[in-house]
Amino acid sequence: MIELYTWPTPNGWKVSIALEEMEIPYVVRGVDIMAGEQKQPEFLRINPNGRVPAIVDTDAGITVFESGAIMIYLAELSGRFLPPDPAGRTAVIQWVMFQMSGIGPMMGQANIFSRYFPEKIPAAIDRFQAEVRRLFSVLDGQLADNEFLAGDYSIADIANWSWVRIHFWAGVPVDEFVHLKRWLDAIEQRPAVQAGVSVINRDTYELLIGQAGDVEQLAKDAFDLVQTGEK
Ligand SMILES: N[C@@H](CCC(=O)N[C@@H](CS)C(=O)NCC(=O)O)C(=O)O
Repeated sequence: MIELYTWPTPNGWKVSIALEEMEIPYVVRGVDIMAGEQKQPEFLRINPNGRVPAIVDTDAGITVFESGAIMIYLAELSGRFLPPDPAGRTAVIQWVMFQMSGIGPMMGQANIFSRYFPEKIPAAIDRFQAEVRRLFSVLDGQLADNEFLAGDYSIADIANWSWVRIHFWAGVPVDEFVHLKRWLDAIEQRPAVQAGVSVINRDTYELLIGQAGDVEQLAKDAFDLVQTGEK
């Protein structure tokens, strides 16, 4: 059995979507990051970095943190969404790493400087939003000639989609990126994706994509979270 330690966030959705797509049985263990549960000793024993998501494979006695590593672990466990041949596997992992090192951190900083910080620092907002726009253009270019990022639908699509889908929250519209929009919309239709973003609650997802909820309140709560995260 897989125990999934998570909370409704893009990094958490990557893993819940993957589990749903792979049809792997799992139980959800909520870690309320707004309440600081990710910093409690019980959770730090699972992830010393004090961040969600993390998994425990109770059958194998294996614990994994870092969402990219978790996705690769689950893909290998299920034999799905990561091809076994070296070329196909490398292509998928390359686009997972693109998300882990580019899309995630840059969108995260765009969120922090444009939404959470009470002081609005134009140079910082511009820097991170421009970098997000540039990364979106790279994805758009890849998707111009390819239905998915790396061959068939894979963990690379799940990883990038979970972040790019909240472009509203980062303040970077995707209207100019027609191929990226086509891909966003197609993946959104998948039942496993809808199930994955609804784990624990769907409210945060609706909020981060700009469809419902109190944007100002979430930004305030998230600012507190950023300060907690620094500890
Ligand atoms: N590189 C990590 C990032 C994990 C991460 O930043 N998680 C956020 C939620 S998306 C978190 O737990 N934040 C709580 C905090 O900052 O204390 C991964 O991909 O798993």
